[in-house]
Amino acid sequence: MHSLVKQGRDVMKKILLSAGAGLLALVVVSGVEASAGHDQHAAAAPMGQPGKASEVTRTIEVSMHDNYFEPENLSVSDGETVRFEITNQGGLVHEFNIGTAAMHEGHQADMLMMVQHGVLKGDKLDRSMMEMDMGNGQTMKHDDPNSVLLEPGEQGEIIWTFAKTANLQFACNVPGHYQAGMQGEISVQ
Ligand SMILES: [Cu+2]
Repeated sequence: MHSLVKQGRDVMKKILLSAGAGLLALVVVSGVEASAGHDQHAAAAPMGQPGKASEVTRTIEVSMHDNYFEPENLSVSDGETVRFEITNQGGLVHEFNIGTAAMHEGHQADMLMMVQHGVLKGDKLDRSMMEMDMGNGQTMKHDDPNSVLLEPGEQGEIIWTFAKTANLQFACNVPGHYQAGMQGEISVQ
């Protein structure tokens, strides 16, 4: 167990070191507060912000399958606040995550670590293990406002206010799923 935790810390350090410098600059520009671990990816681009329920003007239902999304692509307006109602209709754990291609790539490293530590096992999530301290207050919690991670049959919700962003995508960053086609374009008009 000790070696696993240490390995996790080393992986986390590498991720933080490689991502650190660039993110710091972007975090200041975007004005989105960053905290430990995963949350840095949510702040990596000024792509909008978590929305308020009172400002929702449209609800979009998204279903997740093995391994694709329905609908395949999304079109939203600059400044629009959308409620996404997400259902996992597949047989595996899937994620719905709003971000740029670069953010998804970074998040895939985090999710690989979740698999390596047995937190994410095919069709199951060990939610108590996700709370475990990895050192330096880091956890494998998956609680970014731009993302939900769901077991088969589970439902989740994201409310997001969009800003005009190049190359915005929704994606599942469970290892291999993005590459298998679990990604779609979000065009912001
Ligand atoms: Cu997936």
